[in-house]
Amino acid sequence: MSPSSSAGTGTLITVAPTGAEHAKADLPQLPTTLDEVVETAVRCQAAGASLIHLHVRDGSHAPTLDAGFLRATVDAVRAATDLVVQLSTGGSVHDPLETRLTVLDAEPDSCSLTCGTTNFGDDVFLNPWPFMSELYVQAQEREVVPEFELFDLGHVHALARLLDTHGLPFGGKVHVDFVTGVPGGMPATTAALMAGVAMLPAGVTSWSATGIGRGHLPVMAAALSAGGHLRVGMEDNVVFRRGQVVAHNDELVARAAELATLMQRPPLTCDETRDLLAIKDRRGA
Ligand code: KMH
Ligand code: ZN
Repeated sequence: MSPSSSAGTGTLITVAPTGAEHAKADLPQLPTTLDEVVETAVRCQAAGASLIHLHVRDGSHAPTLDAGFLRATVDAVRAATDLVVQLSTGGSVHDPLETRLTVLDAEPDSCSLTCGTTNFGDDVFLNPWPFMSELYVQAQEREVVPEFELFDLGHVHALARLLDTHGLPFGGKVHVDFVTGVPGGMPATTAALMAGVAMLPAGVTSWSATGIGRGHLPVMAAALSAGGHLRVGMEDNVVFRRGQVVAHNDELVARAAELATLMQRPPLTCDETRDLLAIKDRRGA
């Protein structure tokens, strides 16, 4: 896929509002309760997001993969918005692989699927091949569209192996997201991002990128200029500009939408994103 093959079309803006790493005690504006997540989802859709990447927190604001919490969150966001609802299968670095596989029981529209193990700060984010394979096949069977998370160039190679081994995902579209700037993964630079894009296997139909921390703006600009889509949100970055902490996720979405519009690639609607990713419509089911 050439870096500019989707240039000229609109921009899929994903919001990743919470993540598993930040503590509510340090960042009270982080959406962690069900009400806060729904309020965030509604405001982020209004600001230009069309997909939400969700990590769920429990009553103590700690990351959880509890089936009841996941199901309640999927249902509530689906009822309140038209966003494509994506659940993280990465969870936190402390979640066991077996528990991460149970995320699909909550019937999200989409799930993340990280294409390899990576150092993650002082921790290790584990994604061995048998886990990736099993998650991929289960997603195919349950008609959940995976988003392939690529933290490193080796993950691009592993994605090709996954597609060669198991065929295309449900719906036939292959969407990947470059997660750049994690300490231990590929750096949040234009050069690294373009190296990854150049390596994408032929089956890839769309790609997005996010830069962790201070990499978020350069990576956003690089992705937009090269025909890619965007992911923003407090999971990845909590500083809006130097000296100003993000007050609400919709600020990050609105800025991404503004830049995308300036680049004549305005935000895709939720329905356009559903088409782009071939999402099964579970609304009203
Ligand atoms: N929380 C990270 C260890 C994903 O959502 O799939 C993993 C992560 C990736 O955020
Ligand atoms: Zn995540």
